[in-house]
Amino acid sequence: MINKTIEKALNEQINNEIFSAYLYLSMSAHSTYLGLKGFANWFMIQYQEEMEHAMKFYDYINDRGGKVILLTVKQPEGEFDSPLDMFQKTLAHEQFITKCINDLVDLAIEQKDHATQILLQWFVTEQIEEEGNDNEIIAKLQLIGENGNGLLMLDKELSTRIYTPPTKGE
Ligand code: OFO
Repeated sequence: MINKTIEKALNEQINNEIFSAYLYLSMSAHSTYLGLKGFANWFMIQYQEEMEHAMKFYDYINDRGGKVILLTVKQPEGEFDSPLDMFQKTLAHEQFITKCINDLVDLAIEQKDHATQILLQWFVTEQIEEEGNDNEIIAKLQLIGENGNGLLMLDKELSTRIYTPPTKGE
């Protein structure tokens, strides 16, 4: 059985993850509007991955006999100055999520909840990858600057990202 303090914190994290999904779906729509299909593909996959993250917490609360409570999801930003602006905002958001995950780990340690600590280890590792991917794309966008050909080449590269559904237990 999960304790109420952990249950409440994990329900808030479901909301953070669904907001992440919503933000990246908004960025995907904005990219499509700009004609950048590769960027749209990258953000759409990011949206799918964030929904998976939300569902990991959802399943975990249920598995531990807790109660999932879905909270209001705030409206994401819909206008962005440039592809670089989208990725800088993505990185800033992921840094916020990393802080949320670290705070949850601290809480699970404080509450002596070992099972939740194990669940959260997956997210600690995932956040390293998420921030790393964003940093890499930001570096490329900074090199590209105002070069339209460079942007189209990166768009082509981002179009190759493929969504891999999680296998059971992942
Ligand atoms: Fe983008 O990461 Fe979820 O947790």
